[in-house]
Amino acid sequence: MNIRSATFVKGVIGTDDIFDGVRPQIVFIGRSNVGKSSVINSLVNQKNLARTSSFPGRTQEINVFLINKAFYLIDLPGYGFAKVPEKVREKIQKMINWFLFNSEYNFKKVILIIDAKIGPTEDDMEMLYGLEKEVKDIVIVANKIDKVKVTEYDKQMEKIKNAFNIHKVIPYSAEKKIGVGELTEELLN
Ligand SMILES: Nc1nc2c(ncn2[C@@H]2O[C@H](COP(=O)(O)OP(=O)(O)O)[C@@H](O)[C@H]2O)c(=O)[nH]1
Ligand SMILES: [Mg+2]
Repeated sequence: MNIRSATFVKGVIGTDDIFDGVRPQIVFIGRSNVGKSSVINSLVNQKNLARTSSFPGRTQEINVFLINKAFYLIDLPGYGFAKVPEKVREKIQKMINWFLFNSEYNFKKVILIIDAKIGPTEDDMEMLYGLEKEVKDIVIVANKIDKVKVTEYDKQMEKIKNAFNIHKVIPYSAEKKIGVGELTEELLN
């Protein structure tokens, strides 16, 4: 598959008809700052489709992008967020939990993005276990692989693969455009 077009549809904060439609939905989730927006931008080959962290105004919304006029990429706000005030953090966590675990929307696939250098965190594993109860198709993107030293690459990838066992792990760099082809193929697989 080639991504020929990508447009921002809307940012939503709750129930929306768009999620009840027939177009397949692929959800992107990950800790704040793992590079979720950057991964989406690298996939669609645009610099600013998904706004990166310098635009905090939109990070509290669920951003919906239409790809090839055929399917949606859904960019959820990040979890973890050490620097975010408690109140906002709770609100975001509530929204994520509602969307993923209580909304009964049907997702084709969930892309869980982690930081390749940091490796799987407790928050990441908690998210994985939650997702495993709800969706079958989970793909792990180990972003920022460019930050992993060549001498540590094999060991780090093995650690990540072991943590996520049955799920596919794609080594990725939004910055260096590593893994773009593989993730693109995975989207509608
Ligand atoms: N080295 C490196 N930095 C990255 C990569 N992807 C994202 N970043 C940086 O990580 C920071 C957070 O990125 P952003 O996409 O806003 O993360 P989000 O909060 O998960 O949406 C930014 O400073 C990016 O430039 C990558 O593949 N490699
Ligand atoms: Mg973001």
